[in-house]
Amino acid sequence: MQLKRPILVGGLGLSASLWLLNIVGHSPVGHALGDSTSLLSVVAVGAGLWLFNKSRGSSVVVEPPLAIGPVDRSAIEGVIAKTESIFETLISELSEEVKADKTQSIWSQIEEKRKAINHLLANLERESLAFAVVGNKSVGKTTLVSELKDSWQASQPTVKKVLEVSGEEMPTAADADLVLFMTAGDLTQSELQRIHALIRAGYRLQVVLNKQDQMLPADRQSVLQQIQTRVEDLGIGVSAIVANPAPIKVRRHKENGDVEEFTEQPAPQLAKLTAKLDDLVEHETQQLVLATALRQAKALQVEVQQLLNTQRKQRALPIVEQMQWIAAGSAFASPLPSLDLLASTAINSQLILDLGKVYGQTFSLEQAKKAASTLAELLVKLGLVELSTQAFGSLLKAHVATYIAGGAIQGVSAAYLTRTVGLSLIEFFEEQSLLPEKERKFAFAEMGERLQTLFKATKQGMGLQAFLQQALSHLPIKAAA
Ligand SMILES: Nc1nc2c(ncn2[C@@H]2O[C@H](COP(=O)(O)OP(=O)(O)OP(=O)(O)O)[C@@H](O)[C@H]2O)c(=O)[nH]1
Ligand SMILES: [Mg+2]
Repeated sequence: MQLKRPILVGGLGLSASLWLLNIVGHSPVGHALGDSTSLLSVVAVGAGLWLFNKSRGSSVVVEPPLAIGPVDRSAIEGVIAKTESIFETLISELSEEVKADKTQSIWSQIEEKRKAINHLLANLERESLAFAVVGNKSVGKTTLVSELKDSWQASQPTVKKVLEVSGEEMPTAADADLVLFMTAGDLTQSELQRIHALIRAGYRLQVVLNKQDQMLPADRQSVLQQIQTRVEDLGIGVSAIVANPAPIKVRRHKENGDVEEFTEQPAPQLAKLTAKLDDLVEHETQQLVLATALRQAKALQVEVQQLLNTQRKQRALPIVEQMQWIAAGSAFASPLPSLDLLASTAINSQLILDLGKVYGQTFSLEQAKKAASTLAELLVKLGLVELSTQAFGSLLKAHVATYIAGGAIQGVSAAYLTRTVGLSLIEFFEEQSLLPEKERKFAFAEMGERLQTLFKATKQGMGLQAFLQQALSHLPIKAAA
């Protein structure tokens, strides 16, 4: 690697710069820094630019539109084509060694996903259907399932399964070409939210209003209409039923003047629902099947993206490691009494550029710097700088020899914070990769919660003491007992 003149302005001494270059030069991934966006140029540009960046784009969260339109094959083929291109990226990013060795587990994972795609394509003409019944507790799901089995399913032999899905679980694609969403009254806010979630996940729904026998005759129609107005925009129909009417008391006056009392069990009233289901089975089977295939295709795309993310993480983690020790070194050597935010912004800019590259996101230097100062600002605001300095300060008191090496606290803290930022960025890039391209937004200012969570998680995961030991071994301190 061709070293440029150390241009670490902003307070780093010559020895520190040299030491820093030493680390970069000898690091296994050091060459990655040798290109135009090298660490040093970032540091150089970043120097003096330490300003809290107050101008944050106010990001409006746009809900994706609810998918209510018909599904056609081309939508499914589009998702599969996208998945194929993720496969290509995945394979192209494999190391030469893994590429050549077909016994590596990644190849069997790829094979498995490819089989699933072929299976999906082979099933686009499927005629059998599966229904799921969902809804709040005690709305009558079990009752409806058994009624349908007893009195209806035989008339529609292509309906192979009618399954109850209890609790808040999502039905799985295998169970549900159609979701019967049951309720025993007007829809509550949480029921509506669940309906929205199902629609957004691509399920076809029919709302079933049960227990009509418990409503006053005058209310039945108005409740039904209420529900209809709530869901008609989503293209969802509503069927009112009585799955298991309560027994009614009957009094009969006999001729001799006695009154006879007995209970009668009225028959269930499912006709409105079964008529609707018959209609769907007869006219919409293909649509229901395609909707399921589209969900399955999207799920496969996510799984393949996750395979890619796992591979990328293997390349991302060493970059974080390297940067954390660079941060340690520069903060250690800094004559400034507090953590050298200037250098850490430069280091975080480089992290954003390098990790972005691993995750297929290109940022300009300007963007990276802006994002890095946003992150630095967050670290300060959330008190994480303070917290880590204190935590390592008290741990280091036990190490008398290193404690007197003044910069140790800053060095170790800087490493720890850099690690937190790096892991947060990895998580962030992974999450973005799972969103459709047009919904990706690199809102670094929204990473606060993630930073906090990972800050704590790293602390619990590897333990501060262990981290301290590792960090000290990367600092130019003579062996401390
Ligand atoms: N009055 C009346 N009661 C009903 C009706 N349908 C079901 N029930 C009763 O409501 C109670 C709950 O019915 P289930 O079918 O077990 O309801 P569920 O949704 O499966 O309940 P969980 O699985 O516990 O969530 C039972 O006592 C049913 O007999 C109905 O139309 N009218
Ligand atoms: Mg049940």
